[in-house]
Amino acid sequence: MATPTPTSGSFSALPLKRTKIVLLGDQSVGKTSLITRFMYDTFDQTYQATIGIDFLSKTMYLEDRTVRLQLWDTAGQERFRSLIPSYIRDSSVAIVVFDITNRASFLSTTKWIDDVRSERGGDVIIVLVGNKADLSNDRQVTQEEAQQKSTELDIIYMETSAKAGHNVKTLFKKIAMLLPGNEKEGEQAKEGNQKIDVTSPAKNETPQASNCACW
Ligand code: G3D
Ligand code: MG
Repeated sequence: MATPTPTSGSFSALPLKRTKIVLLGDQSVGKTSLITRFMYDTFDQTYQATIGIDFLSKTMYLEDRTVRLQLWDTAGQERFRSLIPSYIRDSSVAIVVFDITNRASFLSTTKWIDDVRSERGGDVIIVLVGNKADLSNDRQVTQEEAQQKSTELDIIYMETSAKAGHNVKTLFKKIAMLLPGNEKEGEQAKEGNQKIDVTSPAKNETPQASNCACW
């Protein structure tokens, strides 16, 4: 399997807390594309074709702390839902993605969110993401409807375009800022889903690609 070359050591001496983030959603909604955009700022089909069960890590430097995000893709797992709970089990964050031009994928998010809730209860940050915002002319789900669902479920809603790079950094910065500080290790995501205002674009991000086929 072709894997991206790490740009820096994966085993840093820094005692950084790793935050596991799992991307869920129907096939073809753009999960892998979102990861690719965030990690490499590209919309590259090569990675998408070759990724297996894997994760990629990236360190984000926020104003007051540094967080290491570990992004778990679920390539090919959409059809094997029985395997998904093991991905969710020790994740602090679940990004549930749908395609705004595909209503069925939006309806499916209910089941994906249920899966997360049944594994993690309230001890998880859930973000609903409407991807492919660049195709808004073909939209089958309004922003209002998705926002209303998110409000009802007490989760966050964002629209992104992995293709155009729209809102992808902001998505991950928002998640990073919602995480409790490193000094609160062990109490991760205890506060559940809170809303914060992140208006400034993400800055000080360092892509530290480490791709590990550990199992
Ligand atoms: P998945 O990992 O959820 O299965 P992918 O989804 O990331 O593999 O993306 C599925 C298809 O949607 C790909 O097209 C990809 O290029 C496209 N896609 C992903 N994100 C966006 C987006 O933001 N905008 C648009 N317009 N397309 C997007 P193919 O043609 O390879 O099936
Ligand atoms: Mg994929």
